[in-house]
Amino acid sequence: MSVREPLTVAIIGGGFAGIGSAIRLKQSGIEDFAIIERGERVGGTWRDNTYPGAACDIPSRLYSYSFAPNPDWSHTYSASAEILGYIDSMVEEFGLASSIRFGHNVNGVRWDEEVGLWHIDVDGKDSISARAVVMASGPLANVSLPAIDGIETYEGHKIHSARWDHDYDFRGKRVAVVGTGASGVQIVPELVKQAEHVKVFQRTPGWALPRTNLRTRSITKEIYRRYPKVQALARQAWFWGHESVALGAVWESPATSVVETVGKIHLRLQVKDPWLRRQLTPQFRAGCKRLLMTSEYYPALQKDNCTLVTWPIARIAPKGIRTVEGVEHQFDCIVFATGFDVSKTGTPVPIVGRDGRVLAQQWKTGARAYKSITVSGYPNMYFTFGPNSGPGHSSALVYMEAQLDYLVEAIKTVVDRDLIALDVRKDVEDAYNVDIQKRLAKTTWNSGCSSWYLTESGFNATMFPGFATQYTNQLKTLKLSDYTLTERTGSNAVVRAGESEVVTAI
Ligand code: N01
Repeated sequence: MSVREPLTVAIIGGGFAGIGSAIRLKQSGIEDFAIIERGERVGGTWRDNTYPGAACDIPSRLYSYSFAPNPDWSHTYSASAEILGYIDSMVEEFGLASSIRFGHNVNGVRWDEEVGLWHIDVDGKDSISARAVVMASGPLANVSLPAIDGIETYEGHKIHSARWDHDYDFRGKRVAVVGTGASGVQIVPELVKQAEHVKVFQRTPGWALPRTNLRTRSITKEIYRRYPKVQALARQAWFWGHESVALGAVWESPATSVVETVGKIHLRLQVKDPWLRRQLTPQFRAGCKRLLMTSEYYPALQKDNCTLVTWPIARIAPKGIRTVEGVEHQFDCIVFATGFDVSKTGTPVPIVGRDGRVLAQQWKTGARAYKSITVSGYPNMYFTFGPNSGPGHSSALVYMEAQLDYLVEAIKTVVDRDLIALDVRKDVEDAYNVDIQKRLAKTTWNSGCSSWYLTESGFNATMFPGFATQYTNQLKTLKLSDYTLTERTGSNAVVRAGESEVVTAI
């Protein structure tokens, strides 16, 4: 179905958040939306992360939408291809295909107060107008190659974990893997099966916990299919199990020592060599960086064709990597599992709001929003996975579902009341962020390690300091007193702030 402009909603990004937003909008009766996607297929990070071993380290029963349950997950933790298949299946089941505009690379978003519309500028195409915008471009969309001296001089093959080269044949090759985060620990066990030799360059060892990945039996799938409530219960069980992990992973507490003990036992059981164990022992509190869920990584490191290198990298040379003690390691291929360019101090595309304000300027010292979703001065704009919405212990999709319900409620309010603008109050947003930062000070993320959660100056713009229950509860109701409402009344606009009412001409 092609819809006429202005759209009611433009959704930027066709990953989990964009597809979920579209489903919830449709279910609430809003059908004139478009998903604007720069790629040629949906899936976002699960379309891009196809490296060998790519999988979710959160159980699929919880890493999926409760409004689109899937009884057919093959394993406790599904691989990326299966997750991508799940996203594709939602597009089909909810009839979204005709609402997606592929090959549309958004390069800027501007608010037009005169008409109460957002204009979305797209490379080489006409701009798109919409009353509301959902920024669903995701935090892990742009890859980050490290700023290592000489990287451009390397003559061998370079691959980033999120832009895998499936045509490259690793057999008989000397391969380097730089980075030992969530991606690196999934890649190494697969590469050692193929390559002649793998050297893993570790800058900081992380806390790894065991992960048991069981195949889902067909009888279990059948039960879930026939009795959806049983599947919902299974999801709840995973939810509460993960909530209990928050006690140790989110806050520095005695429970953090329990998580660390589990990590140390896991390391001791899997690595017999005391020197290697020492090299792999983290020097920061568990949870500070993302916990690594893997039972395969330590065994892979100990294969005859694998070496852990802990000397810091000095530079990349034409033939390989030089470490600071003066050794040059030569490679046919370097795999960079070095993470993503996360917009913590800027925006993925330029966003210009009321009175010409530029969001990237406001976020220069760290992104801030109200309940992670709305920002004052940018009316009718909603962020999914926005500032301080990250979970350290649970499924991002649990958080995302709550965001979707909140933003759909807000958009419905705009439509039902024929508002020009629904804009969060600056004082409300500021008070919220003072509280969030106060609470973050007590968390493991702010306990002294460096991670992609923090800006260079140590500001935490990414994580939510609490249980998933607290995050989702705060989004259950849209308090209109937190917002100013600009109503359309002939040639005038009525702006309401809480109980007070002001009339301004536009
Ligand atoms: O990236 P990362 P990732 N020289 O930023 C190292 C999600 N995810 O792609 O720790 C040498 O975590 C860096 O070292 P250090 C998940 O949210 C989810 O692994 O900074 N090394 C680190 O080891 C995750 O948090 C799943 O000292 C350099 C690594 O590169 C997020 O994606 C699976 C370096 C980067 O780790 C990102 O994970 C995979 C340099 N110059 C990913 N620069 C699920 O299962 C960086 N490093 C859901």
